[in-house]
Amino acid sequence: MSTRTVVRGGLVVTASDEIHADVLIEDGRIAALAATGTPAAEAFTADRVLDARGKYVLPGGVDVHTHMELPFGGTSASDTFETGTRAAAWGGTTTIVDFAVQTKGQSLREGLDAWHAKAEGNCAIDYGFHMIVSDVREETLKEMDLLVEEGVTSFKQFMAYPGVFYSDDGQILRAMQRAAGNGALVMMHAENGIAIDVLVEQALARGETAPRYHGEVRKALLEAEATHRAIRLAQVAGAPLYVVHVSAAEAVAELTRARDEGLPVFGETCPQYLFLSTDNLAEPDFEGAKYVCSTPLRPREHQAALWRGLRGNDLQVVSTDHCPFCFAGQKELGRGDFSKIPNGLPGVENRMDLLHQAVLDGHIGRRRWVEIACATPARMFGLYPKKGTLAPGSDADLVIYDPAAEQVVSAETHHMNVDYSAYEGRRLTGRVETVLSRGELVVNRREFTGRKGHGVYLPRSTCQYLS
Ligand code: DUC
Ligand code: ZN
Ligand code: ZN
Ligand code: ZN
Repeated sequence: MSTRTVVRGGLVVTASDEIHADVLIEDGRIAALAATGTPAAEAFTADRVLDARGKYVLPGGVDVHTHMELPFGGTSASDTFETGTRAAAWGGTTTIVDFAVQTKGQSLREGLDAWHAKAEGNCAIDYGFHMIVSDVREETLKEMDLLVEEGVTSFKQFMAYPGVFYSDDGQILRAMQRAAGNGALVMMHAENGIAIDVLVEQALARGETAPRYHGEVRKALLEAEATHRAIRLAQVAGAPLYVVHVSAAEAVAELTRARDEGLPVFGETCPQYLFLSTDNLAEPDFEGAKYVCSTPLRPREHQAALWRGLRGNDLQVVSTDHCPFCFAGQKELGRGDFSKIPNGLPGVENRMDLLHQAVLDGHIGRRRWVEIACATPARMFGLYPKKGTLAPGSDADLVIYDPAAEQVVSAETHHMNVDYSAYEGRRLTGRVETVLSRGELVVNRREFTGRKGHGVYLPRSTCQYLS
């Protein structure tokens, strides 16, 4: 049965436009937009009218970097696809692209099937997969072509984590060459893991076991060095490159240089690098463990370079790298040895709000907010204009956002399945009020009305950002 919804009177904000408009939704898609108060808008008739006066109407957020249920460091990320996608919806995100994992010895197919099994029937919002490649063999390279054809069009490689996800330069080059041929986008975790492991061992031998040493051994220079190497390997292979979770000013400089040379090189950063710092990692009583992620948080001075990168488009995307571990029982595995703290921060619920605060604080403009959080991630990973914008034909993934509502972020009120918030006590202006996914109300005036299993798998086209 066809339901028609009209969202009336809001300020529709997309990456390109801001217009007071009414939005007509039919059969789960945007049917039409018309300037509020005009005869065209008055002619919209519907079974359901949502009042958006005084609010923004945004495309649903697209978070292209999450790790629901990721096995890591002897434990597993605490959000399932069910709890994590529900929390995402609460935070105004209506699409995630999560990472399926190939472990060493496995085929890509086995890894991908395992992630489909975790997600299928459990998600409140739509989802796609990137594939983590940790075992580059001839077979793996052939499988990459097959995966691209079925909508897994991006592959993450690691220059970090020797013995686990790590690929050496030759393996990276081979995968990049394959990507150059099949249109896939290689995503790189750019940190020199071989050098970092030496520094970890030396730090522990000196008795430096507290969480803050995680930040000291994972040096900005080793992120910059790996970023540089990844860029040049991609250049040699003739492939585009997307560097994930950029945190160091020196790494941004490498991206800037490559882009000034005209190379198709892209970068993502995450809210934790924009809003948190090594001050958090240094919190006493092992509290710093809450902030252990890789790449690590950096000294506050790096933040200006990240904001500049986002404004100047040397960084194109803000995703969360949502990878939550509870403090109790999970982060605590690293008491007495920072290298045993599972790496990752919760954040899938907080991204849209933190970036709205950045608009208020003058770091970015309002349309740029929508661009880095919705439109560009959708384009970068082949989901546009189905996702990431509000145009006739787009999925009706839509957020009614109250730019004046005040909130205090807290683990007591968030919906992620984790016992702390990385932003505990932070006051933010702006809050998600209502969320639609393909025309269905998932959050209705701060009440969850979605359901597990509503979210569907999204096969993706290849990167649409190059053209
Ligand atoms: N970094 C994290 O912080 N967690 C999971 C994997 C990664 O690269
Ligand atoms: Zn990573
Ligand atoms: Zn990640
Ligand atoms: Zn504006």
